[in-house]
Amino acid sequence: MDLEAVSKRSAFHAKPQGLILQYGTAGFRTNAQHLDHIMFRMGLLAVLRSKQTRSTIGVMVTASHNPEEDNGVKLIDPLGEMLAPSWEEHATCLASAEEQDMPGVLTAIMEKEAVDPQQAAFVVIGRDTRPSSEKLSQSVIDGVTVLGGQFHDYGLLTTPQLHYMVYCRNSGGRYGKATIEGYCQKLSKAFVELTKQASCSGDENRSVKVDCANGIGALKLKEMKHYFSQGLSVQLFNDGTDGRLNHLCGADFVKSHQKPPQGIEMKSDERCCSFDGDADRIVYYYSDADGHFHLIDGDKIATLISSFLKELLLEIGESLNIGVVQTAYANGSSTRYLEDVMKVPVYCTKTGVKHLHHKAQEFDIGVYFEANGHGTALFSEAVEVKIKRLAQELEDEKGKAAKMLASIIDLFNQAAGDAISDMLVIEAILALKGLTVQQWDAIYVDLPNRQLKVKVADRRVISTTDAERQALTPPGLQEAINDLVKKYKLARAFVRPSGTEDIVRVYAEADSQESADRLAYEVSLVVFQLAGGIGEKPPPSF
Ligand code: 16G
Ligand code: MG
Repeated sequence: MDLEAVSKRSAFHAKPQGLILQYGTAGFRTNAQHLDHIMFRMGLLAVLRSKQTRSTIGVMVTASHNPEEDNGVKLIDPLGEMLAPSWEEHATCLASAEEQDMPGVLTAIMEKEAVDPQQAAFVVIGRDTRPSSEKLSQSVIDGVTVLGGQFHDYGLLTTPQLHYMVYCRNSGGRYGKATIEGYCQKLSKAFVELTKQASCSGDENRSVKVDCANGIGALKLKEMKHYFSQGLSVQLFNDGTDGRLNHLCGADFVKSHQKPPQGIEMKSDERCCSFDGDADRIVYYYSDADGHFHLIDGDKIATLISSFLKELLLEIGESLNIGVVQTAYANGSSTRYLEDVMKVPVYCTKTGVKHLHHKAQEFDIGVYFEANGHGTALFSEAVEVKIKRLAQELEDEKGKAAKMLASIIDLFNQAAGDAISDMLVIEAILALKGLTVQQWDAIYVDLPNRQLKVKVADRRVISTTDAERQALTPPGLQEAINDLVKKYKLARAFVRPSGTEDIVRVYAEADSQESADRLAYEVSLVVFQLAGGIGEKPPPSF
């Protein structure tokens, strides 16, 4: 490995002096103008990780639900998982190094991780539809090649598709073909198999409207639509032909504003869903006969999926353990329903897919969703083998249930959540159970809630514990929140520093919208006072 060549090449991707960025919850993310050096360096790091693991590593260029002018990058580990935490630290170190220190930092990482410089390296690259993404992915490639790594550039892909490609390439074909065709075939075959079991009355025309956030999801759904055209008609909106990425549309907009995106034609009681900018999140919604908007978020998605999986397991007669993983943002009603009615164990982790994913791996079947629509169901390899064997051996109702479960395993083919997979599983379950979107929504009633942001000088003054539900510092903050919460019925509130924006997030829920709004406002005031608020005091949100 020629470190001198690296230094020379790095000069073409110079780091703006003094710019320090951190590998956050989902990689690096900021205005696209500041990212060229990061991309080059993540190309370098991907080569080292590939050498160390002797596997293909993925590099995805995207800033997900962030505005169009932002961009970002994250690395994907061999099994299609998020980058290991110790390598996140290396990523931050490498990204922050001044030009002259780069070779030293690279050498230090190689020593610490016992990277064999002679080992071959292979990196696969994907990008979303942002105007800046193509050039930035070229910088990644520049980093890969200068360290002698081989690469394949998939071009435009959803984030979950790149996860799929990485896993396919590292599992010797067992998992599927590492091509877009392979992806489409695997998912559509499983979807068609699964919905075959639905007692189709013939008169029901299953259709769903999808808001694609003007992003990559639109392109990829278009490529895929004809594979399952018989079972489901998918109508695309905000497909990127006009309109800006994530602007007034997409899963994040719908969830945080609790209203429909612009650019979709909603008729009453029609099933609609929104993807985010890189198609790894999904939320559903509909508008009722009175024109009221109803959001069906990640919590209700997790409930639908986990109850269906539990039913199938009961039918087969297998006592596999199933658990649901949520974050503090999960609506209190969902947790209560899962625990008290469905009798499924529920766990809470810190925000960010990697935390939920990690916890979900402890179960035979782990269903994890963030309220914002990020999630999937994980099946351990042993469970997958067992179910697929049962699907061949068992007959009658048991056999049918085992076959359905096997198809669901193939549909959730990601090591991380995939809006397209999630949508197909949800559509299949609704068809199989003959549920309308209203019936699904009525499983439980969400507690009214409100989220707010507070600007502070340094958000790191807030530290949390108990899966972010309690603030440890600054002193007095948690006590103040406790006192406020006591004033309301069925109330809960917490604060945490954002992992993606320079702000503190406030969450409150209570028995009425007015109370939730008031509580969120009062909590944001104490954050402002005790955690060094800057600028205007938070205004009342009601
Ligand atoms: C990232 C996370 C998402 C999380 C969000 C929280 C991944 C792939 N994405 O987008 O899961 O909900 O950050 O953002 O882990 P926040 O820290 O700004 O609230
Ligand atoms: Mg995303």
